Amino acid sequence: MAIPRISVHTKPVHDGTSPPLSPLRLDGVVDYPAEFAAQYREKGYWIGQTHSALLDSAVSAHPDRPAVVDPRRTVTYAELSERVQVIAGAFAAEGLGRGDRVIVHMPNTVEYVEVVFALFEIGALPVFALAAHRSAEIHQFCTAATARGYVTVDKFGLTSYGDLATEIDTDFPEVSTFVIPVGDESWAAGRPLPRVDRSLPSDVAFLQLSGGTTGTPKLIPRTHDDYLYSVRESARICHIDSSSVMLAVLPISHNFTMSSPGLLGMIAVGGCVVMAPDPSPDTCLRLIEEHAVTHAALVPPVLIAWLNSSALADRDISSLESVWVGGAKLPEEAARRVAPELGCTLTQVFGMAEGLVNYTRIGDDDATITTTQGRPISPDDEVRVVDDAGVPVADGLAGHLQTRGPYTIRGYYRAPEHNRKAFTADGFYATGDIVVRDPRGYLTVVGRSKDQINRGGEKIAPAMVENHLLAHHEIHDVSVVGIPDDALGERICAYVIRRDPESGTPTASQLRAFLRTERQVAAYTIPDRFEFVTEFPTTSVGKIDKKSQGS
Ligand code: AMP
Ligand code: DBH
Repeated sequence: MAIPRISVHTKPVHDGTSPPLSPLRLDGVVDYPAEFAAQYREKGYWIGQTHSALLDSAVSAHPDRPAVVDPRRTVTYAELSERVQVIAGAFAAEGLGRGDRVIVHMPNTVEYVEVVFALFEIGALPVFALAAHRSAEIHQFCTAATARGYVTVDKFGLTSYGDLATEIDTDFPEVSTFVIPVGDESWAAGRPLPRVDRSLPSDVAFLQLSGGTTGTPKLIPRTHDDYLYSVRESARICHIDSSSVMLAVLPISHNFTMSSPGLLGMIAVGGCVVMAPDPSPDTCLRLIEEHAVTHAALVPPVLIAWLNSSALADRDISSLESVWVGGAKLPEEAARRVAPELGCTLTQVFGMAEGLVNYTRIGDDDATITTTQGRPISPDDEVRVVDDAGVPVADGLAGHLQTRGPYTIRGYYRAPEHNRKAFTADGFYATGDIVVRDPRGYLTVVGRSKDQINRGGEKIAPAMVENHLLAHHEIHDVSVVGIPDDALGERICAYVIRRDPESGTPTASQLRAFLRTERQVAAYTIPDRFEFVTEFPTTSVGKIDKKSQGS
């Protein structure tokens, strides 16, 4: 089958009056070494396109096609672009501009896409918070990014975001806050900003979040050039085109839904994105039927919920061509059910916001599609599988995955100390994943060496949860681990040593309430289980043995 090529326009729409830009200099960003950057350009990976230029291409090729649909609004590419200029004007009027970091804390809506592209338009850097984040995480992001802006919605479903904006306004006087009434366009009106490029393709375009392994969030600086290379190739590998309709089921801010091939892949080909307000089978299967959805990106628990749903029998989902499944290991039994029960093909996606993304390919044999997590996007993705001493292991043997390439970062933002551990001296990212590579280069994820919990695709750093619990005055010590779970792959368990072992407090429900209301953390980081112990299991060297706790 011929692989569709994507036509790209890289020439910026420019009014010819503004002075040429010089590269954006942000302290705390580790650049690609010059010789690598030169090679990536020479090989045609980095083509000199910004995210704003990506949207321009879609607008000129498909002005009247629907770009984004949510339950309240639909916008065509031309309408999206017009709205982006108006909102960009509103942001610029507040003094936001090139290089400013702006926290985007919004659910899956048309407004989300408008806001993100408006930020690209003024050369500001979106920081992609998840809608599920709460006060604790948003405060951390504002600090870590030294944010100048915070954009959220008034309310969505049962969640109100407005109060958090007031808090941010008070706690961070330098941050401009925007609370958008969802579905009401009047919040940004007035003169549209003229369409001029305000960022260079080599600039950092945004800060993505890492699931992380530490007590403080790690921000991932991605350039326009490197990210859009991965997006265009993802679109090509997944055979999407302007007739494709993607259902955005997971949070749109997640790197997977954003770029593999995701929202941006759909924009690259002039396709349409339908925003799902929630991932339930009832909602999603209905939307697939209503909008003739062709593709959806799912984490394994959501796929399994769809497969097991009674709604499947009531809905016509014959438009579905392929589901992309990733974020956590997909059990083989579930993988085998996709073709017969959903009537579409499966593509496994093993990716990371730091860069490297692997896909099984359309046309691969069944065993490859159901048992591997695919192979890298690029011929220049360098993959090393090494033992504990850093020595490469033979194909077929398990080892630590390290990677370097044309869209994998060389360092986290402003994290020199952490970078010394997370990156090798020769610039490979130590992913913390344990994989087996086969002679064709396909990877199978078999474990993890990083201290992280993967709860159905949501990544939790135990250290972060431990820090919040240690703030409780009745807790002496705590250790947070992942425990196996049939539905989610893993769940969160906190082993707690009470200050007074005789007291019977705090209880599990008191601790849940403490995390939710006093610490104000995202719900998905709250332990599913609390175990009260008097000591932690230890290894022979006296460290807490997280492996034995998790089993
Ligand atoms: P992050 O670095 O927070 O973007 O999370 C990326 C991590 O998610 C990877 O390093 C893996 O640990 C995990 N992951 C993503 N996709 C898959 C997959 N298909 N199978 C297993 N683990 C995955
Ligand atoms: O889990 C991830 O972070 C992920 C999964 C699939 C990802 O970042 C991606 C594809 O790009």
